[in-house]
Amino acid sequence: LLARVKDVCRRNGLLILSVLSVIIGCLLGFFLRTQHLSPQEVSYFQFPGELLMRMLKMLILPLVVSSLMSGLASLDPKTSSRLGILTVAYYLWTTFVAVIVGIVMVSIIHPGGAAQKETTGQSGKPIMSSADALLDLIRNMFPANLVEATFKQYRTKTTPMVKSNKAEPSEATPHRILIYGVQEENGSQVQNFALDLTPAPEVVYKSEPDTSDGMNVLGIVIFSATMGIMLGRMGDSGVPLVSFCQCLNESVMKIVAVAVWYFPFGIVFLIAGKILEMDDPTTIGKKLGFYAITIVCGLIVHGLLILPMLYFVITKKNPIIFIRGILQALLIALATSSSSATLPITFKCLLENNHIDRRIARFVLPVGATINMDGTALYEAVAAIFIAQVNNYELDLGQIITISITATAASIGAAGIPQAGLVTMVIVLTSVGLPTDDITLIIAVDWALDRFRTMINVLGDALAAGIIAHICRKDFARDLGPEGHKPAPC
Ligand code: DAS
Repeated sequence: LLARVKDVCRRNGLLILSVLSVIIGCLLGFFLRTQHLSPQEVSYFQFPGELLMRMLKMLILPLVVSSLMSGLASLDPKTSSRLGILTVAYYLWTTFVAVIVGIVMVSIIHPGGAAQKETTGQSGKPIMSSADALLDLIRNMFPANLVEATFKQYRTKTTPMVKSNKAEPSEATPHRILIYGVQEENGSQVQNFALDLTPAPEVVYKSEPDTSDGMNVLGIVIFSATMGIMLGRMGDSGVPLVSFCQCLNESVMKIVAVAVWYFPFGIVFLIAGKILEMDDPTTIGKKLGFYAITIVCGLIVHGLLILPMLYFVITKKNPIIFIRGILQALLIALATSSSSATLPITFKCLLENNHIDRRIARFVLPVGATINMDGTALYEAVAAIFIAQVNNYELDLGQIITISITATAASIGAAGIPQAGLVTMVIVLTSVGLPTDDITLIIAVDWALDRFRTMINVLGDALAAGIIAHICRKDFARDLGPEGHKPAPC
């Protein structure tokens, strides 16, 4: 029995540690809330969790660029175009299904009734029009400058700041920045707010916004995928760069294999630190309890019923075994609420536990982490209809269809970073004339629900890789080496 326990711990040690760290993080967070720590003590306490986030974000750029370029370059043009079309079509379809699930759930549970607003429909000045936001989405696909795209302030993180009364919401400008955070006047928190401001001298930050949140991965994915396809067509003259990318990819995965042992420690502080920051759970429960239940039910139906069933129907394999293989990635998604930051672990789980062909994973995962966000699409559709219900605003069939389309598009544009779905939700709200200021109604629970929708985003990407690998197995069979994977040349 001891030998068996030792074997289970050896094989699942990291996973067991990660599960324990989530539980310990929650318990520690709620305990420390009773200790009323000072903001300074909270920031010191959150430091190990911040290190975890930075370690993961540090790997995003080399991983996305190297995996897409080496993955696509190793495919012949016919296979890469077939793989690309199949992947994007699958992603669009499952995202749209997720939106429909969300619309059905929010119509059945009707959470808006519990949070009816006294004053109906404050039609606040739209933070950005849906046309502008959609143009932003397309604009982000073509970064004018890759270095700037990597570090451009796609959005600032929620940073305590003093809003100067002079700063007015700016007109539609290409490089707009959506800022939301805590407004403080006379030293006390007045309210959460969401504002669209281009950086104006009057806006004074209390602490430098973390621009690493702003990585425009969509632009980098488009560039890397295009480069990979072109490299594949260059034949021998492209081999040096392809080999470089394959070695870079391998080395990044080796860094991940070492860094993962820090993750359980970082997860404890990441989760506890977030719990320390959250608003009072009892006030949240009254207004947003049914809203949170609607979101969680929708995510469960889509992520744990529909997608696994789709996987089983197509591959005839047991989805539970597949999901078991990516549990570590799902836990990191829960802890970090960033599918891009989880990408290195998603790769590790799919290659080592689920034995997905690395050439499929190298394409499907980075693209999926950027444009395939079933959880986010479902969330944005539910949130928009919830806000309509709160404002006693009857949506007609045309508006419901508009919401389903714009929620799908907005999820494509959402970056794989914390609370990105909150930012692109503006597209959905303005498309049906809902007050975008009402985003502040759900900010209080967004940090928690973001973790669950990020888990479903990561789950959707991983199951997609399994399904697409099964569909394309014949295309790849001729190239597989004896060990089942074509070895990288380096
Ligand atoms: N946190 C985002 C992600 O990483 C999802 C979202 O904000 O909706 O997938």
